[in-house]
Amino acid sequence: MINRASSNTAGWDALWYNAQLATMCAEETPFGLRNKAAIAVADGHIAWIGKTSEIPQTALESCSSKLDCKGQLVTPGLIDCHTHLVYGGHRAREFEQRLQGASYEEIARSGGGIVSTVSATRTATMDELIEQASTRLQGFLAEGVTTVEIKSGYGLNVADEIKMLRVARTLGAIFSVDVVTSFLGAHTVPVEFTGRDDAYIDLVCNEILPAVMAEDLADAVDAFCERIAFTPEQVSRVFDVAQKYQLPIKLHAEQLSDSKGAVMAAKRQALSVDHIEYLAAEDVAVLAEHGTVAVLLPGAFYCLKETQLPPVAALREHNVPIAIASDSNPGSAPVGSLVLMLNMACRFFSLTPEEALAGVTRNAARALGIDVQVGTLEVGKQANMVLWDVFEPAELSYRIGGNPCSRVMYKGSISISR
Ligand code: DI6
Ligand code: FE
Repeated sequence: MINRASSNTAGWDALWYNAQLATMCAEETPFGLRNKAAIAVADGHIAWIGKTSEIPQTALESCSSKLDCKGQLVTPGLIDCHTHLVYGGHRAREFEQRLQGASYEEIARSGGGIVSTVSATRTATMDELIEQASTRLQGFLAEGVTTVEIKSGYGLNVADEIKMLRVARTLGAIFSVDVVTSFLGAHTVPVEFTGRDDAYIDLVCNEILPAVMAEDLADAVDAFCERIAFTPEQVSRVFDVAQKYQLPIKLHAEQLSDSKGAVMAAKRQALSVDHIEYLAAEDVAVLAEHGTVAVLLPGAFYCLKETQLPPVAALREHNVPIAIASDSNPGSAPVGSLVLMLNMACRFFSLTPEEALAGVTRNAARALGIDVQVGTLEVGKQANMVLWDVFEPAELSYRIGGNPCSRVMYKGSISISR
């Protein structure tokens, strides 16, 4: 549907015209594509969408900021719905170990992996974390990301989980991007709790999460359900507390083995289950039944040289919305580009370019529970959009490297112009 606001065209703040508009609305045309389209913005929101030839003359004359898109592609602002952008240090040494044959799981079991980032993150000051994460974040923003989810999970005690989440909130205040936070206290067992997993889960439930909530630092609660992390039962205890606070839940599930975490989470109305390479095809119906989004993370799949593919055919068959994210983290996915993930999702997971783009727009918004505000180009939604130096939407998935983003609008203002 082309949306036309009634007759109020007087107060437009900006107008982009002659655009190839990929609205990403789930409708009949692929990508929700509109040729020679125009999109107008007022008060930070999309005010009008129509044909360039139908722009009312009075509006054209009174609007001070007009951009001729010259037939180039305009999409919704991209949404990275799964990142671990805030952390101290790096793990290049582990990359070398994996090149020599060690597995991610072996490295984790021998005291490396997530816990090594935990010590680097605990040592870092808030300012250091802000500085390091800002560099990474700016790379994503330059590629058209206007919403990013950021998880905690490298603090694993009250003070350091709070520090990470304050850093995430600060990034949202500094940069032109909406930051959505997830509390990932149940990421792994910190060294001081070695052999006492349940005692650590007690700490998460009774102290860390309540302290995080006292400062309103979490928009959702996530956990890592895996044989090197927590069982579905342990995660359930954390979700009980999350749900007492009426926080939405999501889960790292079935990344390395089939622990049945995704089914547990979906039955509790999880917004999303993420990774899911080892999700059994027969369990996909449960995701569909509860409206849970499947978040695929091709960067982690690539970095860990995984071979087990997520059950994409079953996800399609059951109409489970598929999102794509960077998983940007220092261990399994030192990824700095969401656009590259489009290519990897198509190449590794056989998604179509349209599915991939929906995965970083409409379905990513659903995975964060913010699809009323963002994720598509529709009248009334936040005016987050990207002008690309390409002429058709499949080009975004097809190219490898290079940055085709030429202009970004965030809440009605230009945030990037290249
Ligand atoms: N799965 C992931 O992709 C990240 N956490 C998780 O549970 C990786 C975290 C890391 O290796 O630092
Ligand atoms: Fe992750």
